[in-house]
Amino acid sequence: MCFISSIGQPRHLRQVVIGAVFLILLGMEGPQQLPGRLMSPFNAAAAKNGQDIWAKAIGLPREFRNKNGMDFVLIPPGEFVMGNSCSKEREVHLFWKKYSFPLNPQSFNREYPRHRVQITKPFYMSACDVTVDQFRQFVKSTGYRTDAEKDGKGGWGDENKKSMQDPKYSWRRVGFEQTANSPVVNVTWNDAVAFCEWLSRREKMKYRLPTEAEWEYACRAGTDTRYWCGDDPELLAFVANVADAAWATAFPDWKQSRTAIHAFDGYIFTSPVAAFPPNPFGLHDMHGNVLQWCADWYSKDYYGKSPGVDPQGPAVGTSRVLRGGSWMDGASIVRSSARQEDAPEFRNNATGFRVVRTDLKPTGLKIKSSRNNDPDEGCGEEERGRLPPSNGECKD
Ligand SMILES: [Ca+2]
Repeated sequence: MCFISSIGQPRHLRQVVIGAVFLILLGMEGPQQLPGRLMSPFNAAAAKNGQDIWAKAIGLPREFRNKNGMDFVLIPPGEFVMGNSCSKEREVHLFWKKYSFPLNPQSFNREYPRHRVQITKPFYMSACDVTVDQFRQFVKSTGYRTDAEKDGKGGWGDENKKSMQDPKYSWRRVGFEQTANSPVVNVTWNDAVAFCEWLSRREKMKYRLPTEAEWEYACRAGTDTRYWCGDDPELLAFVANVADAAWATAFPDWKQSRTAIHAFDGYIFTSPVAAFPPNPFGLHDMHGNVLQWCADWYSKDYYGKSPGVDPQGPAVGTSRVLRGGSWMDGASIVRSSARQEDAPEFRNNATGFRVVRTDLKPTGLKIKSSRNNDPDEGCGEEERGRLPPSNGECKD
């Protein structure tokens, strides 16, 4: 009686309403947060788990196939150490000891200083390089003519063990047999960007080339070794198409300029995409097969000044970044940290690309903060900054 009487008064009614609202809010989920970033190094199980957790959190599949028949895997946000984890001297020693190949220590300068990089947004990366068939759909749909077909110089081809540039070569003809499922080659950075723009229009999604940082983070997939499969170059034969023993026999003259591995990987020229096992993120051919264009301008000393969060490369430049090495590159060129570059008009029959999709917008959600993954706490400037080579970690 007394209770009924009390709540009949305006002051008590207000308290009851406030209390009810509070209880309702308690029953609801609090402000939603996304999972933390993956902190390298992490193992294959953690890579897969991170993909699953992030896919669930943002309500998108871990893998999907687009209308162009391209398979994609989700790459969760993370933090890793970009650049070479070995010293120049150690790299030179390894390739001399195993292959009697005299590398110039200065050729590694571009991979230092190694530095921490945060990739703050999830993205999809194509599991494979863009194939001949997928590129053909682009050409068929738009009538696009590649740089090699437009400028009168042509692409590069291999015939009778000789490599040459000729107008008869383009993505359609490369001097060796290409199947529909082979990676497209003889495409320039300009051609790759045109493909991304077409794909974005067609799918009504945002596709582009990966940044150099996204590429290395995705390639390493939590590893800090020379290759995602470990430190030993000979292990590449199990996971990649590189300059191998068969290649060295086919190109005895070229052998003098490249660190071909002793093992056989089964291919002299390109291999069909996904002929080799994927890395822990599900990405095939991150080492070898074809060089992959990245979005960034190239600068050899960029690592000394690049931002630690989502670096986009220099603002200007004359050449674009190429990563991963190719079927004609030896073990030193296909390393996770190795950086190549060439003009946006460059093309040859060992150069292709893969793409990323970046329109994943978990609106209203906030990335979970913690000591280790909040950019504003925990990781001091010294720790986030430029790091010396970790001589004790890499093996030869
Ligand atoms: Ca090979």
